[in-house]
Amino acid sequence: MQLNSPLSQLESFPLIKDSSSEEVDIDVDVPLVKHPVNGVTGETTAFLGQRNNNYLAYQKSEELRNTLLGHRHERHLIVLQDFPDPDALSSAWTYQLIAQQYDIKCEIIYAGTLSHQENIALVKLTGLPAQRWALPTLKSKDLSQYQGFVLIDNQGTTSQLLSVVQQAGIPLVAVIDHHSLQGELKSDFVDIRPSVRATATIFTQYLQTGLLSLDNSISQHVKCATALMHGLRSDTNRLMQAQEEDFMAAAYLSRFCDAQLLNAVLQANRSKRVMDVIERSLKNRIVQNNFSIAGVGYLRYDDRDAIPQAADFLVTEENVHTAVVYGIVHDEDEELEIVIGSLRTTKLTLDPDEFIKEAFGQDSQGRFFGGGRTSAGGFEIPMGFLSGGNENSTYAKMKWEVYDSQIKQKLLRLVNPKDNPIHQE
Ligand SMILES: [Mn+2]
Repeated sequence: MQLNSPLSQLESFPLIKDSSSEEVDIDVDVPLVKHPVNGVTGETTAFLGQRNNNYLAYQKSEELRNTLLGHRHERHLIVLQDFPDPDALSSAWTYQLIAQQYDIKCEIIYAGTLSHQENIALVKLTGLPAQRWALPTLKSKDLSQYQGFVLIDNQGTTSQLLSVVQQAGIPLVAVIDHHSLQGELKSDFVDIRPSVRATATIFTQYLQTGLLSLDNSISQHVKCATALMHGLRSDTNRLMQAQEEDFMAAAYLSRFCDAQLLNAVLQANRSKRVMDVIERSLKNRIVQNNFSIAGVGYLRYDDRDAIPQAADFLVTEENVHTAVVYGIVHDEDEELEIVIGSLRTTKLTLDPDEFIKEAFGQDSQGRFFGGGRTSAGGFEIPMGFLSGGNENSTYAKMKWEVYDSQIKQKLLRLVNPKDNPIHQE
């Protein structure tokens, strides 16, 4: 098959060994210097055409390669969001395999849990090497052996591990993400591209530009490509929201992807408890101005992913363009409670990132409670001192009611068009 998009030109690029090499062999009419890419945000992508996207992808791969060269023989931590999704997991695995070539040992860690049935299936079936580092077990870890950490598919706002690694004095080596910029981060390498629909697309481009050549005879490569395909599909609503770059990435992955394995991952069934949460969201939902809002009360930590699944379901209702589902997730082991919410929208003019930041504002340290990407977003509000004490069911009920009304108030302030500060058109 002949691939005509300019992206296919990248496929044949060898890994350039000499970092001083200027031979960026792309279309000559691309202005190499006139559009210097903002090293902090990579923001210029939004203003550049397809050809320049290729240039950006190529330039970022080069930068990453140089960063890895500068960190040879080190040990790094790849920090994922507390509840990692397939996009995060597969991208982290790819990073680990790329970094391995530079004798950098990476461990993929997350503080929460794998709660979506498909994520559990993905990790089990592919042997994806992610580890849970729950907060209480951290005391037993020797963090001094790590010389750097990496954020993938997040910018630290959705990970409890960020403050832990920062307090241990571990420097941030790389941030690779497609969520909108969530604050300044000091890092050797930054590739944040909100215009790309999946971090897996960014990683596939790294592969295409030669950071790692996939080999069909290496089972780990096939599994990793399959995981990336799953990540890409799940962040683009089964490619329905995919754009040219994502399709090109999927086309490339299709050469290595194991269709049977992917099918097995996708056929994981929902647990009864997840079904119960979806049922609660249906029963509790209020619909106003095409927004469907549902509080689902308390959930176990392991069922946390029922929240986005419920939001996915509620947004399918006729006359609903946006669904927000939230609940209090509690971890019995730690007496830890956190309000977790998910937003899904099919309304093109609604920016989930803007909506969530506007609805919930910032904490005392100026950090937002969440953010988003195209068509989806999430938030996490720690309950701190109010955590626990739920043996007393009257107290637990009262606490839920307070949080439920507070969140509803904040959401309805934006949903009500009369004083809607976001969309006044
Ligand atoms: Mn993602």
